[in-house]
Amino acid sequence: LVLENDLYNALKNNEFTLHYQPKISLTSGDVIGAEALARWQHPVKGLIPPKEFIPLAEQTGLIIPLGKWILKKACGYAGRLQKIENLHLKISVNISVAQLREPGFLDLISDALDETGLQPSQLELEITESIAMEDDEEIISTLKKIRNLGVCLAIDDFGTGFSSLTRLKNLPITILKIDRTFVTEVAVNTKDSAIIEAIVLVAQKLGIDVVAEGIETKEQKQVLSPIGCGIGQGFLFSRPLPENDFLDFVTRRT
Ligand code: G
Ligand code: G
Ligand code: NA
Ligand code: MN
Repeated sequence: LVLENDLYNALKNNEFTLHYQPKISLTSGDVIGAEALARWQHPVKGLIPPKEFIPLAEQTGLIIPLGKWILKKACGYAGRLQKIENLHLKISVNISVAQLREPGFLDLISDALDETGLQPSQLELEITESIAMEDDEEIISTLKKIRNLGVCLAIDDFGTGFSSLTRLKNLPITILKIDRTFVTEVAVNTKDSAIIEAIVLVAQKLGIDVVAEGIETKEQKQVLSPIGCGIGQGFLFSRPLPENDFLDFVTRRT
């Protein structure tokens, strides 16, 4: 059981870390970016996954300082890959709704970009479909301001929530991440491939890129690519990796 106090101390003691899962161009096979995923390296319990501490961080408000640390850390890593390794990648960071409501959030993004030398288009914020579909003027306005900075906006786990196509029309979304429940059976279930194909067609017309998450097999990849799904992420390519392993992965593939 994770307690609020543990979480507070973990932040103070620098026990959080980020793993990076590669995003792959399904047409060229190149690594085009990575999703930063938070982990808690607990001194006694070992590596704790985000599902066990992000919800508590959200309930307690600790997601604000933790989210700030995550954004800066992820941008810092991408900035170093660029400066030291000459790798121009896009870094994706998951964002909670409380962060979008925080008045300092736009300044935080600007600072993170300035400090690391990343172009705004090299940063992508992943928000859940439920946030994106919330009918909240403040959130919508913040998303528009983020997009006006040049930062990319992705809807995560797309297709599982109550998607409104109107919202898709009115929000400045640049990427749809198709939820892995559609990807799992895409090679054997024609309903899933039909749904993905339809999402891709709508997205293309709106100028939105599509990422398939949770690709685990060659067969899945071979169905997704001709449908027009341009980018893939999943265990077929790589699990989320610590910094050094991620760099090894990219270096081996290029
Ligand atoms: O890495 P893993 O598959 O265990 O991630 C599980 C969930 O935790 C994912 O839904 C992911 O969006 C969420 N998550 C991971 N890292 C972060 C983070 O830095 N911030 C937020 N808000 N959610 C995260
Ligand atoms: O909610 P979100 O999409 O951010 O969740 C990302 C999570 O999905 C990560 O915790 C990661 O470990 C997990 N994940 C990434 N690729 C795969 C995959 O190919 N299969 C499965 N089952 N999980 C994956
Ligand atoms: Na995500
Ligand atoms: Mn997702």
